[in-house]
Amino acid sequence: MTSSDDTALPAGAIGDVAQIVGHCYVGDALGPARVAVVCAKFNGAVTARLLDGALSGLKDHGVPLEAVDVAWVPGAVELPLAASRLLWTGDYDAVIALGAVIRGDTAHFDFVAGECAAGLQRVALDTGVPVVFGVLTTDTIAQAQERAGPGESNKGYEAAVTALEMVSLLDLLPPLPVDPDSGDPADGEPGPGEL
Ligand code: INI
Repeated sequence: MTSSDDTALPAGAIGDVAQIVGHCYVGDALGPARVAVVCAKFNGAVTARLLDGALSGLKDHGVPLEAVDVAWVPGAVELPLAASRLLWTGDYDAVIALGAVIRGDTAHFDFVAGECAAGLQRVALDTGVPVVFGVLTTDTIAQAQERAGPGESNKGYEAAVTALEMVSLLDLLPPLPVDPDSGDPADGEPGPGEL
């Protein structure tokens, strides 16, 4: 997700901070990386275009599409469980979740969008692996279509760039302490791929 022109990080800000602090960690959006995409079929005319954008973003940043796996789910509510299952295999460095929740007139929107967002964040924090929120939450179909258009402003494309940047950042950040006997993180909980 990029900022608007008015609120974007000023050029040089990261370099300026790096001059005066101890460590300054910043990832770069460059593959290779093992990425899975989970994509909702609900509002599929929109989500298919988000998927096109995500695949373009991955390809443009050094991830061959043969290395990308895609899982389709019925709707946005199902995205967290599919993301969780994929990540606990230990086979992926990131998951990109794509969906479109369009408000219309009903309060259902708040439940679908809220549970989807909370669930995806929980999966990321439980696994320690990036789960990128490429789910549109809009008032109208037109707004959703606008955010799923061609080019780099497609929110799927942006989600792909975010996923690669987070994979790179997590590679740079200090590793978790590991229990020398079990090889698990020192919190006693097995990590993804270690069940
Ligand atoms: N799922 C979506 O992905 N987008 C929506 O806008 C939506 N609306 O409006 O209801 C939606 N509902 C389905 C939901 O995600 C589940 O698939 C369903 O509730 C079964 O669990």
